[in-house]
Amino acid sequence: MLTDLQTRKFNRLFDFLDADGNGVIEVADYLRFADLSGDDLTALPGSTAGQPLRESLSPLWERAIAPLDASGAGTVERDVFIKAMQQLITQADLFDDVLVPIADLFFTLLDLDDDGSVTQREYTQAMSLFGLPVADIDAFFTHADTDGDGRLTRDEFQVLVREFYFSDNPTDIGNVLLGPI
Ligand SMILES: [Ca+2]
Ligand SMILES: [Ca+2]
Ligand SMILES: [Ca+2]
Repeated sequence: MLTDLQTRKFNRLFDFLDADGNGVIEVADYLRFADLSGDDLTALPGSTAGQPLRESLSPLWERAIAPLDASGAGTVERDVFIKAMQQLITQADLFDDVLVPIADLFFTLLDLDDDGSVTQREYTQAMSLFGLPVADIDAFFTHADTDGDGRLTRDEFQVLVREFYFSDNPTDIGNVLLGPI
């Protein structure tokens, strides 16, 4: 069973992935996501993201989302998605296989100048493209940067993603990775 906190987080994730807000996750959402990350990030100063990113998003989408479309209708409904997340968090190896590479890819996307760490400026610039309010992004980063050096490392980011998926402790900052829940 998911706790109330976990249910709220996975609903938040569903809303994030349902980029056009029509209540189902489908290929149109993925395309919107891929175009956003490909073109808009490339337009940001110093970004090295672009076409390779769009290409690497495709297999991840195939692995993480497409299998949930059991009926083959091309859509994933909210209850199906939440149920799949519930299964995912009971299988630690599945998390390592499927979500660690996604977290890694997302970090690469956020690290606009490709120097191995994500500054607050990079983080805010990139995350605001995904429709999150800047105030929420800034608040998150300030708390997530626990050593206060103004940067997130790849390992730190992975811990935050892990907290988003698994944590049932309301004080863990990873809970609000995608904004307040
Ligand atoms: Ca949609
Ligand atoms: Ca960087
Ligand atoms: Ca830091």
